[in-house]
Amino acid sequence: MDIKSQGRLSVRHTVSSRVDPERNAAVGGGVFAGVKLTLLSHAVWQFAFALTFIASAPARAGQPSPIMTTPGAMLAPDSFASALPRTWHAAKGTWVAEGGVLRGTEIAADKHQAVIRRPLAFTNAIITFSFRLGAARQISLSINDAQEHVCRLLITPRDFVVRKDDHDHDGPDKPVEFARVPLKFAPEEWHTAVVEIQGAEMVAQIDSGAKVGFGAHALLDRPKANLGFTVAGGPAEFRDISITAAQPRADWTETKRRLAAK
Ligand SMILES: [Ca+2]
Repeated sequence: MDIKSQGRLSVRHTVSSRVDPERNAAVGGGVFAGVKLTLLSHAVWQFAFALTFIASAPARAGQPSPIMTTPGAMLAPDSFASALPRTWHAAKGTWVAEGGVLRGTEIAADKHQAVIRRPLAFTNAIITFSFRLGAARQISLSINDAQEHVCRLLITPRDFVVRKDDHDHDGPDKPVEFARVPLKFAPEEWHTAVVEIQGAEMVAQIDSGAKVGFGAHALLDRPKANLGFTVAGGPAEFRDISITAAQPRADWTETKRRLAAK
């Protein structure tokens, strides 16, 4: 059964309490006291307004937290401190690791994006990584089963896309775009992505959960065999790559309802 759903949203932070200057100014008697109280109340109101502004300002690039699942055991404790770990295999392009940073560059003669993959048997997982687009036109986190592509997070300088992949090349299966979220990524800035896969569902957030894309398709609910990164152009960089098991969160149904209602 095809159980597609779609989502695209931005989570806003709001402050519900706000000081009412009229009500505060009404407290106290006499003109002089009233003027002082009015000035004080304006100061209080401006302070409250400032707090509201700070609280509602866009979240700066930071570590997003999983919202569909909770993390379990570490699945792939790889170090990129001094060299490519043996567990990661460069399939296309040039890949180097140093100082904890993995750097991928497309080779024009390949006529294919740079690709690096890591064999990993899992079904549900939380994959966190930071990235810097550099000169890349597009990068992706790509997740495969033993036969084919299953799903991916695509990131360009203008947006990110959460999608189920085409699983049979020339066959009738087609990719399904769950969400396309507009978000600008400057080439020199580091950003952090969290991708959660649980059953048929997939959620991706970039930078403090300010933007979320999610969806579901029956194809996702199967054993996976490997995951990896792609780079179109580049070099692009990756660091702080963490892959853990995932357990369902009890509040995901409510979170999803709230997100879908926005
Ligand atoms: Ca196809």
